[in-house]
Amino acid sequence: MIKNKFIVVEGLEGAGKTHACICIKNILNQCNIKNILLVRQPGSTPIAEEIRKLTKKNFNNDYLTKETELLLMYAARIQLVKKIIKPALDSGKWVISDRHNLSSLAYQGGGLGIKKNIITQLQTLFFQNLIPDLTIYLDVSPEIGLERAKKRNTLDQIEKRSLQFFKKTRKSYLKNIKKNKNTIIINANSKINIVTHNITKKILNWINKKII
Ligand code: T5A
Repeated sequence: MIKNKFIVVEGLEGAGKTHACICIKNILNQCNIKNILLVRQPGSTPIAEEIRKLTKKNFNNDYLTKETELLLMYAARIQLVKKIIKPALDSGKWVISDRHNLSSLAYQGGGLGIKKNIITQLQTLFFQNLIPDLTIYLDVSPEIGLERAKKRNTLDQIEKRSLQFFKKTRKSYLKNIKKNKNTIIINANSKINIVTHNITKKILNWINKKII
C-alpha cells in the first residue's frame, strides 16, 4: 500500500490538463487506489470559484493589475489548500490538482513579469509544508494550445493575451520545471491518444517505483 500523494498537473491553456487529471485518476483506480480527490486552481471551493470568475472577467473600464491578479490566485489557493487539500491529505486521500504554485510562477512571473522572489515568498509563507509528490508538466506550444482552447469556447481575459505572453509563460514553466523536484515532462503537442499513452506509462512507472 502506498501512502497518499499530492499530484499536480501543469501546462498552458489547451495542454490537456483536464483530460490528464481524469486519466491519472483512472490509472490510480486501476491500481486499487480509490480515495482520490480532483481539484482545479483557481477554484474548487465556493469562494475560490468566485475568485476564478473575477480573474477571467472583462471589466469594461477597469482591469486587474498584475499584482492584484497574483494575490487573487494566492487567495483562491489558500482557500482551497486550507479548506480542502490539506484536510483531504490528512485524512488519507490522494489529491490531483489541475494547476498549483508553478502556474503563478509561469503566468504572473514569466508572463506578467512579477519578480520571482515575490512569488516564492508567498509560496513559502503559505505553503511551505505542501510540496507536490509529483508534478506532471504537459508541454504544449502556445500556438497549438490556444488553437485547441479557441475551438472549445470563447476565450477569457487571460486566454485573450498576446502570443508573446504565452511564449514567456512557457519559457518560465520550462525554466522552473527543471529546478522542480519529482517532475515528469510530457510532450503535449502530440495526438491525444499518444499523450494519454505516455501519461499512463509514466504514472505506472512512478507508482511501481513507489511500491518497490
Ligand atoms: N492561472 C491559474 C494563472 O494565471 N495563475 C495561477 O496561479 C493559476 C492557478 C485558469 C486560468 O488561470 C490562469 C491560467 C488560466 O488562464 P482554466 O480555464 O482552468 O483557467 O484554464 P486552463 O487550466 O488552461 O484550462 P483549459 O481547459 O484551457 O486547458 P486544459 O485543461 O489544459 O485542456 P483540456 O484538457 O480542457 O483540453 C482543451 C481542449 O483541447 C482538447 C480537449 O479535448 C479540449 O477540447 N485536447 C486535445 N486535442 C488534440 N490533441 C491533444 N493532445 C489534446 N489535448 C486536449
